[in-house]
Amino acid sequence: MAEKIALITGITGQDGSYLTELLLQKGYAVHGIVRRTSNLLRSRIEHLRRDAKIYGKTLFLHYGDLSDTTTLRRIFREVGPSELYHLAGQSHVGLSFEIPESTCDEAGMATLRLLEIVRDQSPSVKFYHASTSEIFGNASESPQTEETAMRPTSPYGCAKAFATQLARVYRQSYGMFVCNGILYNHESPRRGENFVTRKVARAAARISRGLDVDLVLGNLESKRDWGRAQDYVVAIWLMLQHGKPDDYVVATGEAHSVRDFVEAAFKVVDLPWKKYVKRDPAFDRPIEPTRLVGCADKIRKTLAWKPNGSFEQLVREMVEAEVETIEKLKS
Ligand code: NAP
Ligand code: F7E
Repeated sequence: MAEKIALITGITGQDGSYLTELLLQKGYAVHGIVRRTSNLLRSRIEHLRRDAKIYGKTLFLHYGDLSDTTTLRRIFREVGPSELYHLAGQSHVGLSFEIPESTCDEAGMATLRLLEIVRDQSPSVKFYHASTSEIFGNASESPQTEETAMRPTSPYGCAKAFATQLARVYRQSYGMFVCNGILYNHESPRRGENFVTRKVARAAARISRGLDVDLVLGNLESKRDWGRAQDYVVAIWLMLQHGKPDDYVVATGEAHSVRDFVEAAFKVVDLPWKKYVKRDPAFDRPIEPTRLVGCADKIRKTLAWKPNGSFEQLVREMVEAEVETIEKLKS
């Protein structure tokens, strides 16, 4: 019988899938909440679900939706987790301007629902909330720390700011073990295809193999602090292992532009990017956050966490993974 039981919302997402692998390696029983979809294939965790030594033994999936409080409550009671990792929700900032209400319900209100379930049923459970650099938006200082004022610039950022502050209120008011991981952009070959890094890596690989002819992007001058998802889930786990609940910025401290990412990606496949990249303002957002760079001193000092690898290595890893996928499909 596994000693530690984790419940993960958003297990099928980029972070959920890497976190599941990490927790299984550490001997946890992992329970994930999945929503009903018309396609049963859950690509990022399919390898685990097909592994008879894992699925049904140490990994379990439960149907649920963030909007369905009754089911969330039932799953929580039946699973009896020692750690709850709340990662689920619509996570695309640009899309949050198009679907603000559902984004705010998932990124904001659903966190309140889960906090209430934990408060009622098992206040000692360790609760991780997936906060984000987007809470800083038009940041008042750079780099940002855990103390920087929240000034979000998107519906997504507003909902996450609400949930981040609620998590603090539940920690302070009820003594609950709740941590906000204020994570900056983190990427991997499992990143959703409509986020800029995956879109660029995929296009560079496909153009190099003659499968696409161009890449259409929005704002190339936009800058982000990009790290590796595989490292960031370690930070998430470490937060819940510490003696005291707290908030932590998780970042590399380096900013790069979308243009830098494009240049580095096309370099991996040895192509001149300017020949293939087109600009379409349709991909621009009504407003962009500014100066988003994180200061990860607190997590470095308190939990001995630091990011691994360089920006160029991240880009290479993502482009090479796309090339490998194309080659596999061909053979
Ligand atoms: P992701 O790949 O978009 O995954 C989101 C997950 O949430 C998926 O498993 C998705 O299920 C699930 N989900 C969405 N709506 C749901 C609903 N109504 N009910 C149940 N499940 C639902 O996101 P990620 O990159 O792994 O990020 C994880 C969390 O960290 C998110 O909350 C995100 O906002 C936050 N965050 C991410 C970053 C980053 O750079 N990646 C940075 C800061 C914060 P389906 O598979 O069915 O769609
Ligand atoms: O955009 C610009 C775009 O969508 C990055 C989420 O995980 O990180 C992520 O949010 C930048 C923006 O990520 C395209 O305007 C240009 O300036 O990859 P993205 P994001 O908006 O930073 C934060 C921390 C989260 O919390 C979120 O959940 O790239 N950009 N051209 C483009 N972006 C996209 N998606 N597509 C383009 O064609």
